[in-house]
Formats: sequence, structure tokens, C-alpha cells
Amino acid sequence: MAEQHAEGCLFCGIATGAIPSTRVYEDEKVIGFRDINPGAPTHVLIIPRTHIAGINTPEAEDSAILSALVHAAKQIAQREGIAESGYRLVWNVGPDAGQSVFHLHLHLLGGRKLAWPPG
Ligand code: DGP
Repeated sequence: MAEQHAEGCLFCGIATGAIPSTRVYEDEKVIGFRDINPGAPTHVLIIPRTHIAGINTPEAEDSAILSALVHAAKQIAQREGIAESGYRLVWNVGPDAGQSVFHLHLHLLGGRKLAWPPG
């Protein structure tokens, strides 16, 4: 798959390796790396290698990427030892949810009891 990158996009830089990160997972379509400002003992961001701005933008042909993100999350949860204790997958979409980086990313949080509803 040809990777599309957006100029000046932080997570495109992380995907190419131009910007350092602590990677915990990678496959052909997606990578996972530790959040710089973790909200839980495990806080990993899973992103497509190719630039997609957010969950509102994927087209039908991107469905393989969406399933790759979820598949990666399951693998990472296993590796982090939280698959059984539990974890949360979060997509922040737009201003009310506090989305701050406009390259699609799935948050994986776990390793502690997580409150619900979120703030
Ligand atoms: P969101 O609010 O959903 O757009 O989440 C963006 C996340 O990205 C936030 O939890 C902090 C994280 N983040 C921002 N800049 C960097 C960075 O340079 N490196 C890493 N590893 N994470 C970052």
C-alpha cells in the first residue's frame, strides 16, 4: 500500500520514524507507540501509517485500516498483560472530545481501574 503523508503532521513524522517514539507494535498498516502524556499505566496510541485525519474521514476503502487498528489493540493488550483485567479503546473526535492531533489514532488505556463515564 502506498503511504500518504501530510506535511507537518506530527503522527506522520512518528509513523516514518522522523520523530522518535517508543514503539510497542508495528505491522504493514499500523503502528503503536506509548502516549507522551500517559493517562494510565498502559497508554498506547495506534495509528495508520498512512495519513487519515480522523474517524470522520475514513472512506469505505479504509475499512481494512480500521480493523487493523482494532486488531493491533488486541495484540498490544495481550502483550501488556491487560487483556483479561480490562482496557479501554477511545477515539476522540473533534473539539468536544478534545481531539488535538488530526491524524487518526486509537487510544488504548489500561493497567488500572478506569472510571465511567469519562470526564
Ligand atoms: P487526542 O487528544 O485524542 O488528539 O490525543 C492526542 C494524544 O497524543 C495525547 O494523548 C498526547 C499524545 N501526543 C501528543 N504529542 C505526542 C508526541 O510527540 N509523542 C507521543 N508519543 N505522543 C504525543
